[in-house]
Amino acid sequence: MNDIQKRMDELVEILEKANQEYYVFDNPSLTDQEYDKYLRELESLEEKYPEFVKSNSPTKRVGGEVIDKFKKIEHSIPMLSLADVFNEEEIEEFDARIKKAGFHPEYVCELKIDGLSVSLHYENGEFVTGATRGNGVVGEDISHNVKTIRSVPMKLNQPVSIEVRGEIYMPRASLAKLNMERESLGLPLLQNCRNAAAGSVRQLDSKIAAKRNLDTWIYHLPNPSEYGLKTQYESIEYMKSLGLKTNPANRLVKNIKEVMEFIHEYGEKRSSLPYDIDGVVIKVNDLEMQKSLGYTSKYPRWAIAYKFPAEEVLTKLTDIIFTVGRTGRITPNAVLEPVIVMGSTIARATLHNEDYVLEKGLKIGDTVSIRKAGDVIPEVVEVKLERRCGNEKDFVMIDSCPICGSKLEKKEGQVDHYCMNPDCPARHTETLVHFASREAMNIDGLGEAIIQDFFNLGFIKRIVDIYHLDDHKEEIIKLEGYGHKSVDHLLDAIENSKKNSLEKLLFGLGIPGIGDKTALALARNYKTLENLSRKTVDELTVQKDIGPILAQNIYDYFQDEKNQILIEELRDVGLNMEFLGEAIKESTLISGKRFVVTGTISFMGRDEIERIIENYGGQASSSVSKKTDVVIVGEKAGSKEVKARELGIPIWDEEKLYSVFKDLGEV
Ligand code: 0OX
Repeated sequence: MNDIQKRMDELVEILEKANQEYYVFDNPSLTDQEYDKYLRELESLEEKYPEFVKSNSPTKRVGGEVIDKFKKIEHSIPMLSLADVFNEEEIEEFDARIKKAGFHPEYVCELKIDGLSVSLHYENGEFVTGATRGNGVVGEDISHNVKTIRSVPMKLNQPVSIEVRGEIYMPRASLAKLNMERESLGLPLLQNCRNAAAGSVRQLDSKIAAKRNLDTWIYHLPNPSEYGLKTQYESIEYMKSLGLKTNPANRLVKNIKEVMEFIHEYGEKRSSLPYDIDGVVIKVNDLEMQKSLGYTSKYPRWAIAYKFPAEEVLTKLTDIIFTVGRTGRITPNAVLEPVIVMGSTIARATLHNEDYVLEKGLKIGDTVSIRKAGDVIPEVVEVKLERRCGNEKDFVMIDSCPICGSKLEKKEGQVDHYCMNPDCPARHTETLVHFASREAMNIDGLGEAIIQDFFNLGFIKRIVDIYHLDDHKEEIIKLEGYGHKSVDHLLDAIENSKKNSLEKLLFGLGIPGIGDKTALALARNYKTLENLSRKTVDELTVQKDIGPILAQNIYDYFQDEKNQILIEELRDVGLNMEFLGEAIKESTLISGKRFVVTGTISFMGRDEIERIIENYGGQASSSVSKKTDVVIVGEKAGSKEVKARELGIPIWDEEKLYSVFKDLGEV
């Protein structure tokens, strides 16, 4: 080995060691400047002598590797998930079952990290691959992204060949930072740390993951006996000694009483942890006992996941403000003293309508508990009456529009108030936001905040102005927070949106009552906007999903001269107004069938699943009936699953859905 190669190896060693001390053991040995100096030296040597570059060089941590598709990796031992329990009783039942089998186990309590599971392979101590769980049997090779995660050692402290498993997660602070950046670029915000982590490792270009500050906790060794280990706790200690990042919260306990103490302790600490957890994993410590207990078809019998109830946090309701939607609908919104709930800062929550506020009995100044419904949308749960001090102010529903001042109307028997002024400025911005939204014209970078700015600056007043935004390019670049790059990105997205198929435009126009599904059905049926615009109410009602009210709305929309002018203007700037046809996709398992998706599917959101089903000519509906062909059942499916079973309708679980989608190349 020549001197250069020796020096390069030495630098790799120094940097990897420093990395481990900093990111795994939280005990830095080098200053940032020293680290940078060594890194730059290595970078310049690697540039001059590419033949000596190591595939696991610390320079790879900044990303750069781009793959064209994810390779599949079969797990030699399936990556199992855990059975969930939700209360103390069920934990005791778990313990009782084990005792019944003749064991008196100690348990290991681990925090249940809300990220995504990963399997890491090392050969002779060198990192080789990182793979997602996938469907448990086959995962995807995400090595290029795993290399960017600083707490994943590229070289273990011993030259062992080993597979370890754990969780990749995004710390709460990283999500907050990322969302701030996304907001300033007008990009949709990431809903939680888990989705953000999953989205990051599913990137083909590792530069993106490198910027996301991902982290790991490693908790499982599939082959512990090969390393002479006898307990789960020893496995964790062993993995730690190899330089892997194990969670210091993990605790060996003697019995279920101590398990409950751990759960209570972390129930309290949960909101102040720097990362999201959604429960506690309880594992039998003794590996021989684990072996005897074995597995059900899906889960190990020696471990369970206790899931925390949705986190509720107390905060103050400082005000109730009103917003005006695209249709003129007025929504009261809770203004809250900002608090962190499940990793994101909540300062607002919808209160839906006057009746909702009155039913909850909210007064301004109240202390309220809030939680994130479905982990995403914040919701006010209840008022804490015992915290009232007497200075709270009654809620009063407004009677005129907060934006244009016109009198509000409430229709007989309905709960919502409406501003009836068609020229209300609030309607204009909401119209624009809707038009640019992902489900409509999908103009990436044109989010609510940017539209508000451009509206106030007079750049965009009406929909067609979006397509003349390039006239203001120089002015926009000069604005704070907008650079050349983000403006170019936005203008490209606007230009691309001109090519959208008719259904996107039709939904984007915001005809009352026309959602994305109806827009697609109309586009499919009438093929061109021109054709649709000429139909009478009677002709429109022929279509099965168009009732008389929708037909009237469509007809009225096209009769309105203002809308006719808008459509002409959009045609002039070059918008496509034709249905571009079904994606020519067919699947005997999906085409022509009716599906209901219920519960949470871990690898894909419901909207996306429904979109794929529709792309294959299937129909996605929301309620189960005799006509339903298949019910797709995810985690926490409720009454729909019960009904499907009662009616004997075929059920696809997550694994089945994954394998169907996989065969179609959709995952
Ligand atoms: C977690 C977590 C997940 C390995 C053996 C059965 C399931 N999310 O933090 N899974 C496991 O254990 C696997 N442990 C955990 N701590």
